[in-house]
Amino acid sequence: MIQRRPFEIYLTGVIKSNVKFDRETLKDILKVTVIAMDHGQPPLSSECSFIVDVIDINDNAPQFLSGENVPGCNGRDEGSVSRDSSVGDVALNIRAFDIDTDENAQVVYSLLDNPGNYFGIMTDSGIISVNGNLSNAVSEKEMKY
Ligand SMILES: [Ca+2]
Ligand SMILES: [Ca+2]
Repeated sequence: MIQRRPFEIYLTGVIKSNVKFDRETLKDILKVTVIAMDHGQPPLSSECSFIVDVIDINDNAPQFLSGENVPGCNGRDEGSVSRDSSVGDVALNIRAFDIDTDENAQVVYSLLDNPGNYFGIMTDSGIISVNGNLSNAVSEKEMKY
């Protein structure tokens, strides 16, 4: 397999990338060294090096984590809470992780579907707590989240 060199230099000194870089899969620092050589006899040359910083783009969506204490929210998992829970009791703490960086990786949580408004979620932590009197819940179905 022929592997393309990541950079190409033109006679004008312009350096262009030959490949598409992905910050998340990049394992090495991109250090580029350029040599300038004259046509004299003997030829003389000098070198300079620079580091290419691959800037992140928001190309990854947050992924919910699964685990014994952190049920994944993939549309199949369910949580349960006692009908006599008090307002403010923690029902579940969901977590999501984003492999981008900086603001592209900052995750905020909100409840998309919340029948009866029985639950609230902390936008920064994903902690879901009881928000209303569950004894007023009409059916078991409404208590699922
Ligand atoms: Ca990215
Ligand atoms: Ca992201």
